[in-house]
Amino acid sequence: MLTHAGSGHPGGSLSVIDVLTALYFGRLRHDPKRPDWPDRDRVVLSKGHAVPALYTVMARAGYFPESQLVTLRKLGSPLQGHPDRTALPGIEAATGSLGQGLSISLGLALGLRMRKSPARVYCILGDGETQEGQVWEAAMSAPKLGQPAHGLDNLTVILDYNKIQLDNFVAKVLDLEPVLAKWRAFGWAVIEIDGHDFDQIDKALDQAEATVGPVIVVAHTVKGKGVSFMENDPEWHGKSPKPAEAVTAIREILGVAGAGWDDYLAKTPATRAIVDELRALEKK
Ligand SMILES: Cc1ncc(C[n+]2csc(CCOP(=O)(O)OP(=O)(O)O)c2C)c(N)n1
Ligand SMILES: [Mg+2]
Repeated sequence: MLTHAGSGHPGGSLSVIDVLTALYFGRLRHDPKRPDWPDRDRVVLSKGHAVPALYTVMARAGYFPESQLVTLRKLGSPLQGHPDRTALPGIEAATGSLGQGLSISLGLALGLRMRKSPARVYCILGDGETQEGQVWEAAMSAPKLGQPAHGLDNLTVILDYNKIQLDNFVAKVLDLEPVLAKWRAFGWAVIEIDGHDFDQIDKALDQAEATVGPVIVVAHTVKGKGVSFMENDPEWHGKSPKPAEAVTAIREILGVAGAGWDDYLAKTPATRAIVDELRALEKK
């Protein structure tokens, strides 16, 4: 998608894809055919630049055809470079201007509690994003908002703690530590996990559902996860891979970086089509 667009954010998309996969396949109460169902769970991707990961799981879940994914960032496409709820049904909030998603999520969660909906709100924050002051205004409010009758027992925040922001390591720009103690001090229940371990993600989300009051899951992740030349390198925050790099990345993620690639392609026409398109792009 990013290679076809010629721009976008691979690192933060790959760090959050496992969390999104866990949410969209088995966790969310949602119906891709009814994106306006009032009692659907809400996902607010506050770190909106990672939206290619969200589009991917939404397409696979059935919100729109997977063939549309390559229209990312094209003029007139519903798949804009940052989420637009007026352009794509299933997107809950326009994000991308960092720092606002948690405030929006508080409002959504309170509204749902006031009308006794069983729906939950999942808000995903970037670690660099939490340097924004507005995040801490919302963090300070959440445990108090709606009390005593409508406390935000339906709000789960997931922090994509990949340790990298736009062009450097978070610890070098403006360190967040001690992260767990900070959120606890603001009155939140805190759960710490490996954000690429599906068992840990599932257990944390179960625990969050059973907790009274807002919960933050601090998910340790790797920016660029799964692609050797992207992992842990700030360079890959906001740069699209060239066609040959994209093919290498796909092979690594699929686990066929070594021998057997031609056999793999022969057996999986969908991957073959993607690779052929990338090769054609390279010749242009
Ligand atoms: C208000 C605002 N300021 C600056 C930016 C530019 N920007 C886009 S991504 C980014 C870094 C975000 O880092 P992080 O939250 O850690 O995201 P991730 O590592 O998950 O990609 C910045 C500064 C923005 N989108 N919004
Ligand atoms: Mg980050």
